[in-house]
Amino acid sequence: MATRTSIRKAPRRTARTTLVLGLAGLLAAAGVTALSGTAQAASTLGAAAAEKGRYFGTAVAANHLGEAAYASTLNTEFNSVTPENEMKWDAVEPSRGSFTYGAADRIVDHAQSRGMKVRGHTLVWHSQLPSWVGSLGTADLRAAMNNHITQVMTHWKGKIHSWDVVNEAFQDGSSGARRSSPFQDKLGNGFIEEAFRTARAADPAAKLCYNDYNTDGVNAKSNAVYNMVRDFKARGVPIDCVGFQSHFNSALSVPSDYQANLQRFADLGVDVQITELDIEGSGTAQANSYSNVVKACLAVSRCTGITVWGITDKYSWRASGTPLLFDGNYNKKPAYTAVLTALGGSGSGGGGGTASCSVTYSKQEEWSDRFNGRVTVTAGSSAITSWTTTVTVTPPQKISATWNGTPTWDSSGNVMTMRPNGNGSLAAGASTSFGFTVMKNGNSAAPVLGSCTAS
Ligand code: G2I
Repeated sequence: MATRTSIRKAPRRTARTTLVLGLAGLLAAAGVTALSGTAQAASTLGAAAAEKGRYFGTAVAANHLGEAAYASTLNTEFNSVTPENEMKWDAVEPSRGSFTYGAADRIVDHAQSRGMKVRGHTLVWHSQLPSWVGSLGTADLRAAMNNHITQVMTHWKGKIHSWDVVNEAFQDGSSGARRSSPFQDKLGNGFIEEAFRTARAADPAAKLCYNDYNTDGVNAKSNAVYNMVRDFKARGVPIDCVGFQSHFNSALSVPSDYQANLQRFADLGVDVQITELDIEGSGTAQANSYSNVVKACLAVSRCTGITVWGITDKYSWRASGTPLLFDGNYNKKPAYTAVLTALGGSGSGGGGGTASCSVTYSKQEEWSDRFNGRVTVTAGSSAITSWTTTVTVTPPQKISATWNGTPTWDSSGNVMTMRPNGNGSLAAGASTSFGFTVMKNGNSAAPVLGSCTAS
């Protein structure tokens, strides 16, 4: 059973706080959940979205993770990531049967160690497709497509909340037709269905999305996607979500029926996600457009999250259009404040929330002489850069090993104070965990957690 205890600030060790902590320990030992917190408007995009039951993500490029301002903006503001290019076919299977996951792994590891979710982008797409795929005959192409989906999804099985299984398979314009691609041209319309069935078998826990652009309002292209999703749902073809890329500019502004379009897809029984949001422009006009997109998502209960297509304007795929929420120096733009406000956040734009965290315990593997425990540390409604908690065992129990944390011990050896080991920075609402082995020495009692303090 998981137990939880938390407080907001580092206590001064007065008699009163000792009493309160003692009570928290008792509650924890009894399996009672003690939730922290006075309500306070969230001060980051991820925390504000989390309070609305959504994620707020960004596209990430592995080669920028080493830039301090890039990483700290990512870690502070976002709680989901999408690799911008690193999971595409040309990146992960440049030649047939030879898979290269390194760059995408760096993003997945960065996200996972900070409790962020990961969107998978993308398995079957006509673009960034190595030329060897296009030169295969029909039977070989079918085998290669299914093998690609299976291998890639298996590699990250359990780590991806949603996969763009098929990307951009429809033509622009009024035809409602499928776009020409090696898959379409050789395998026919059925390739999409086949890709989704293969994907479901590879990672049954991942949400399977169809993702496209210029489908953000009701139009011929979105009608064609709508009809496909309706047909899939009617025939039991596995599909869980539809991604709306939402790349906007002055010629292609947020459609007035944006919310209605999201809603009609949701009404088919799929989640909807805004997957690649960026809006060219500046100032109030850009801010208002962003705000309208966020409000539309919040108004659709099955709109489960928003991803912007990059952090800073300087690395945008269309940098000259300055379409993102942070400028080239990572300053928050008016669009940032508009998004945070629309999400119900504080809009202060300057952080200022109180660092807090909470901890839960769960028992893992058990043997006759020992058991493993795991403590999950979750940041409160503000991002944190460090956390501390204690784990107390009952003598003659002893903790014989720890991982993912830096322990120190009191003189009795029964109270372990755990601090981060590279996993101190958490976005608001994000989690990390550490583990330890307890030697029973004849006593199987569960350890008792102290409060979590954060800075
Ligand atoms: O084009 C915007 C997006 C439309 N929907 C699907 C997305 O996957 C797509 O993302 C963009 C990336 O943002 C770009 O970064 O996809 C482009 C390729 O279609 C990406 O551009 C490529 C360049 O074309 C390559 O020359 C470059 O090597 O990025 C590569 C990595 O920087």
